[in-house]
Amino acid sequence: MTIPRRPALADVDADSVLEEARKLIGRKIEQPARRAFLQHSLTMGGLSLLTGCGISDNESVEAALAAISRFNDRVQGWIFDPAQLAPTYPDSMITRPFPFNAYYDESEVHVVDEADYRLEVTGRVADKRSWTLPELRAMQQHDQITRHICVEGWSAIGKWGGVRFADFLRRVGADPDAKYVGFKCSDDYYTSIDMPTALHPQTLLALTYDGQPLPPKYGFPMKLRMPTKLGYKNPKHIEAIFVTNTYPGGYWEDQGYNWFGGS
Ligand SMILES: Nc1nc2c(c(=O)[nH]1)N[C@H]1C(S)=C(S)[C@@H](COP(=O)(O)O)O[C@H]1N2
Ligand SMILES: [Mo]
Repeated sequence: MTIPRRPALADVDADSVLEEARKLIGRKIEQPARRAFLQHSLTMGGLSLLTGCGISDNESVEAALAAISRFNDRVQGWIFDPAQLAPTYPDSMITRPFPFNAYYDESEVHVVDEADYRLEVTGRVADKRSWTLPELRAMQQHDQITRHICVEGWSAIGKWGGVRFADFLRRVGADPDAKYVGFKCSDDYYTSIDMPTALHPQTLLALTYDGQPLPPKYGFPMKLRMPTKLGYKNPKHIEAIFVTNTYPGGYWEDQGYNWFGGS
């Protein structure tokens, strides 16, 4: 399996970017708007420049924001460099205690029973089956100390260990040309990521935190740890993984958070 090649920033030709934007906005993009695209991030100002009209009512603001967000996802996908590594840190820089966060309080953390646990793998994979924790622990393990960044305004350095997600995807025969990998969690959280990030060498199916089995608050039995993406893209308590070409969205993404959510 090879990592799908994404064009480097310099290779993205303005015409194909403009063509994508035209599809999203539903009308021809005039020449002066090129500059907005070449800045690689489309804002409300950029959008009114493109459409040539002010955005007045709520409905068009909503539509415009949705278009911007989907457009930004595509641009972020284009400029994502599968070979670019996120910084790693020494043990001495680990944040202790590491913060807990979820869409509920720490007292409501879901406790998953190890004996009953199965990870379900479905969708565009050759080997659709369930995995036990010992089977995952038998695969080659990697440790990584990276920074977790939450959009709520905090960041912390932590140490996660587990299976390289690219190794796992290769093992289950995932279609590397599929667009998305989706995750369902036992606390009803859900999210999805792009295939190039799924195959990034630092994306880990994390089974441990700081050398110990992942505690419930950090996502037992397993979380996906991606130092190239923001906190909300890192699902804890994963119970199902599916490979798909149908956009799966996510818990926060469906409430307006940017889907790509990374660099
Ligand atoms: N299953 C699940 N995963 C989740 C969340 C959640 O509420 N449920 N919250 C996300 C958010 S917003 C953050 S910042 C991180 C927090 O992870 P931590 O508790 O290990 O710091 O988990 C992410 N993954
Ligand atoms: Mo977060």
